[in-house]
Amino acid sequence: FHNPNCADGRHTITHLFEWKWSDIAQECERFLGPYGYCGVQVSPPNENRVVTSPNRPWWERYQPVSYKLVTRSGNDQQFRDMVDRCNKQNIRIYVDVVMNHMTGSGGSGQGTGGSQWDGNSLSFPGVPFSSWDFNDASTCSTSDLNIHNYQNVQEVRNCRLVSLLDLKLSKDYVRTKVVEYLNYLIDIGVAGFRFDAAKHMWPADLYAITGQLKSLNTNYFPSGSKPFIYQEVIDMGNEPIKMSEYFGTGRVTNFVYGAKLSPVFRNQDQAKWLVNWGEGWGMPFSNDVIVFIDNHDNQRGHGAGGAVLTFRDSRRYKMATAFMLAHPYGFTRVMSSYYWDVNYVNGNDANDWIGPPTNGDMSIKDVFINSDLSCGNGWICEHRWRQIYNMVAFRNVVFGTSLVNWWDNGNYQIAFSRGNKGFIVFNLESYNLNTRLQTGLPAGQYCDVISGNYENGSCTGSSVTVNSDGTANFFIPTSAEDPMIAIHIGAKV
Ligand code: QV4
Ligand code: CA
Repeated sequence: FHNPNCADGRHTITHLFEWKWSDIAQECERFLGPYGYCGVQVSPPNENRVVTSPNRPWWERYQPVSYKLVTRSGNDQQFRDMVDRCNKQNIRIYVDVVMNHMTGSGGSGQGTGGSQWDGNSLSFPGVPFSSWDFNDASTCSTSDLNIHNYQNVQEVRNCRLVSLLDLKLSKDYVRTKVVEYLNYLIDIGVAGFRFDAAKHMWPADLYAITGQLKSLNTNYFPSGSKPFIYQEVIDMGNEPIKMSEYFGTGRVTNFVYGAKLSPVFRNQDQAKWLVNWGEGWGMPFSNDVIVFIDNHDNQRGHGAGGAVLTFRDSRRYKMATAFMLAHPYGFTRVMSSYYWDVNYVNGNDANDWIGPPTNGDMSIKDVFINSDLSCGNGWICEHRWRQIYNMVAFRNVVFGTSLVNWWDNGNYQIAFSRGNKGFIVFNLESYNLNTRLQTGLPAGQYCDVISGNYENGSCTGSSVTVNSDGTANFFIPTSAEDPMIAIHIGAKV
């Protein structure tokens, strides 16, 4: 479950948060395939609660009503079309699976696919699940059945996360329904899963469930391939539940990564300490994690909370993302957001619920593509920013090499090579960088893929000359649009 099942030479996924399936299919063909991405994390595809107060928040999709594939992103047929078209471009689809719970308690109605649900009697006929299928006072000991104390493991896993009705995954019937859903997705051709709220599920239950998963669809994958699984466990080191409990069933989301890297690129923690970034900072083994700067929760103060860099601080965000993509640690995910107006009230964003860009009928807006490759219609599309997509390609070129030729100025200027294939240098100082550095690269002229693109053998940005001894002169003024330079052997001019 640890292998992402990427097509050869591809090593990064992007989370196209709240995109429609039809737009993702087009994006695979027009951008993700050609630009070297491995795959896409998609929003939960299963039927969810329709929340109207507030009006259609993004988080309604984390309140399942059934496992039918009908949401604002599209229906079953559109989902299948996306998976097929993306796989044909060598782009994999990873599904966000919400199996810890169904809707919040209380309320009733019809889901996005028309199924009835009742959060008072715990009835979800679209699956079907009934009150027998949920944890209750016999398994959860808090008086309101909600989680209050994250130091109590039993409570975190058997009680309700923010009142979300907690499925009894210890029951064979419940497991069977979840396994049917996952195998249904596997047969369509998905490459793997994000397990939402994994901290709130027992590792033994996940072990039993993953043990019943089919191999991937052989129309797209070698026979016997297992789905890639990455589990959402927010482990900042201060709770009894640890990431390591989940390595038996796949990788884990490493939230420490963005939380500790962001302050460095905000000049709040010297960059020189990144010399032993990764396991050296007490993080798990590289092969047990997926890494990212921000995610859909913490970019709006949910989950592990704020303090991570996001698209709103774009210059620093690009540098942190470039560092992530240049560094060998972890399997990398690039966030791709939509815009919303923040409105801070007492330190919290009162608009943290706002859903994706919509039309008048609340259907999700198409992603519009501008001639300069950027997105319109309210979609941010960080994955289409030059400094980011060129580093996705950098990672593909240098993959498998080790980090060598580390250099720092003792403070906020750093540089390193990836074997003899790539080199990157950052200037986070308030003074210019003007230094001769060992790049480890063969002599020649290289395109700086941060300031420009490598197109048909020439460079639209600045170039770097590597001497026969592997050294090169670097000049990075503090005023540079992006105070960093990256070169690799795939972009030699
Ligand atoms: C509220 C109160 C409750 C109250 C209830 C009464 O908070 O105390 O009992 O009303 O009805 C939404 C609302 C939330 C509401 C809840 C139930 O925001 O206020 O409860 O619905 O109606 C997302 C959002 C949540 C949202 C949820 C379901 O972040 O705000 O809750 O979707 O719509 C921990 C977990 C981690 C989790 C993280 C957010 O360990 O697993 O919190 N992260 C994942 C997802 C995240 C998602 C969920 C889990 C739940 O990444 O996006 O929560 O599926 O750290
Ligand atoms: Ca649970």
